[in-house]
Amino acid sequence: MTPEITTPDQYESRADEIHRDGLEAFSGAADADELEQARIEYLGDKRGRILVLQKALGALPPEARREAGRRFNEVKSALVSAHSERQTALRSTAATRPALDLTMPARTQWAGGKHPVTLVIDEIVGIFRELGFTVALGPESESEWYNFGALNFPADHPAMDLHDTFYLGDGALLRTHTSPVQVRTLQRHAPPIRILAPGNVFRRDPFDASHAPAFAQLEGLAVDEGISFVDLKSTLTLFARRFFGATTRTRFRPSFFPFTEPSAEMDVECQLCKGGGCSACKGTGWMEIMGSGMVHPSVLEAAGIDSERYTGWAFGMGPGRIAMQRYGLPDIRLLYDSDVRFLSQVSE
Ligand code: 2NL
Repeated sequence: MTPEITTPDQYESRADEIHRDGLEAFSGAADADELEQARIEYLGDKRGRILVLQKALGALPPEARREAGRRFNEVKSALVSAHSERQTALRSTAATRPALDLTMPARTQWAGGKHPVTLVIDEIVGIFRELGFTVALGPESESEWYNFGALNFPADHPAMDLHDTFYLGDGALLRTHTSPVQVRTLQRHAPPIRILAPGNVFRRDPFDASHAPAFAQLEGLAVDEGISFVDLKSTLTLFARRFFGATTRTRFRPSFFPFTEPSAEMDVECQLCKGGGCSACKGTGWMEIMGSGMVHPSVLEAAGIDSERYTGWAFGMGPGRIAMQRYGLPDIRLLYDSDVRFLSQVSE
């Protein structure tokens, strides 16, 4: 039980005590519940500790009541304002800081991944790097001469039609293949040359399941003294075995490009049916993976290389088509989808 208050000294020390403890209880309240407990304890209508001081006033000698009453009012208003101050402070923190549950499992974050076309380009570059090839890059906006003229296209070739190529005006166009990069390299460097030219190219094609107006291409070029079709065939066959598997069968079929002579398409046995014939290879058992050929002497001469002394071979392929075969994609437009859930299915 709390001791009786009958003297002014006793009144003063109890007032000091309630004042001090009350301020501490309000300012130390960690949340709304604790603050309400403190309010009931100190300012409650029925058993608030402040009531002890109020009731004790009557027991004091009359001449001490005036000073004690003043002290009572002082303590009470100090506690009331300490309570409302703390209430305001707690409300503003509760509003700005959401409830934090440290037992919640952490959200998994997707760390990112390479695009399937980039994966294919990286792998091809890695295989050719071991054979002494380096990567060459060049502009996507080109002149007609670098894109067509230097590559032995006749002036009336259909690829130069407005319907097939994006013309930018002032003689500039969007390159339709990465061959201009190789022409620029032949102009600037003396043989031996062994380069790969990966990059985006542009053609006025409809955007459908098997065509896109902008797509990746990867070309390769080797120029030196004494290079023959044997180098082309052996290098590309070695590449196919490295990329598709050591037992993969390959074949070359005659073809035509303005910039190579002779020219050949290279097929690998269908990756899905292993040569038996299925819907992916249209029953043939083969899949076309690239075009190739011996660099046309006119192309070497246009780039300032002596075609009597030097010969070369070249190839071109579409990494997007290879990615579709490898990952079984039915529609090229998937490669242009920004939905990262698609990418996470094929990334390493
Ligand atoms: C294809 C065919 C090919 C080349 C690209 C080339 C480049 C120079 C000289 C000679 Cl500078 N040739 N490139 C050669 C043969 C085929 O691409 O079907 N590409 C998707």
